[in-house]
Amino acid sequence: MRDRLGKLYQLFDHEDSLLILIDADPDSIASALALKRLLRGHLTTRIISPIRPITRPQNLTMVRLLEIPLAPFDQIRAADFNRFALVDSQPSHNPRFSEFSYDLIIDHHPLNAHTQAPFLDIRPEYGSNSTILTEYLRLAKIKPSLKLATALYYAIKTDTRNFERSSNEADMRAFHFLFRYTRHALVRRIESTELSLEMLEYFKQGLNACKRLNDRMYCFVGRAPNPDILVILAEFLLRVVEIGWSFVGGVYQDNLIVIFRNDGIRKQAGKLATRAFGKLGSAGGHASSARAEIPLAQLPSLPKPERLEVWRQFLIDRIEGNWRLKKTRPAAPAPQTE
Ligand SMILES: [Mn+2]
Repeated sequence: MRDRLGKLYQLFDHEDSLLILIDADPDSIASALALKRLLRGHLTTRIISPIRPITRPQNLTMVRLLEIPLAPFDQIRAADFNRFALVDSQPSHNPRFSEFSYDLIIDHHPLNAHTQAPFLDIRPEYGSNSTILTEYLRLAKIKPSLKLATALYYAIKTDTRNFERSSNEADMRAFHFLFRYTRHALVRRIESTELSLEMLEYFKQGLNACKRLNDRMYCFVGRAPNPDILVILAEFLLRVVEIGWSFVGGVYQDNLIVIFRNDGIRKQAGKLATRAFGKLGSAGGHASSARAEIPLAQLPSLPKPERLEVWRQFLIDRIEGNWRLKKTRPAAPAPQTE
């Protein structure tokens, strides 16, 4: 590890201008911020640029409250930089990324065969990329500022879903280390800002357009400003005690998107999604969460998405139809009654 830190510092000259590219989510934002801090005093220019605009309210709150300086991609000129870094992603993850050749890549996604850089640190066994960067900071004996620590702490929290998703000992250690430097009120504030006013409108519309069948709630919200609102609504509905499943559909760009959520108790959302929609588009997921995306071209018989009830009935038919299939077990041999 110590060798790696030395190698990282040797990579750059003081006059270099470094562009750090990210596909902004909490983990990539915090990783970029940590890399920037790590290279303070080693490099005069270090700019972080998200390759597309940030839209998630929580990510916007994170950037605003922690005053994270970001340069929008369309406002930077690649010619102003002679060094490039990528964190929490690999070039193959986005066509924009693959336009650059990188001096440094630090990531925790599985290594892609085409990923290469003079400095390459890929650790798929880590739950969060911010854990790797926290290790570098500790190695360099850098005490993180309140804002940097809060960003890293929040990133580990979200990428591991509060350690419910895969993580390892290192994530735990980094989390524990950052705890004392973190402003927890800021984390709470960031976490709580899930909705924008625009989303609230869809929330209202979505709740009005729901239909309950036993413990299953079906909603169709029409055209959605982004798929996040569907996820938020589906997760919100599960907070209702009588509800064990939620299915929320909406049209985003040229696709019907259906979000599946359940309480996680002996249920198979991924399999149900595949059975209900797999023939029409991509569908699948985990036991308690799944998603289907169907090109509208596959659904020529459906009217405009503004006809909420027709679309909701389509979801109900596809899902309930396959639901009953699931319940059908091979018939038990008839008892011999003579
Ligand atoms: Mn990540």
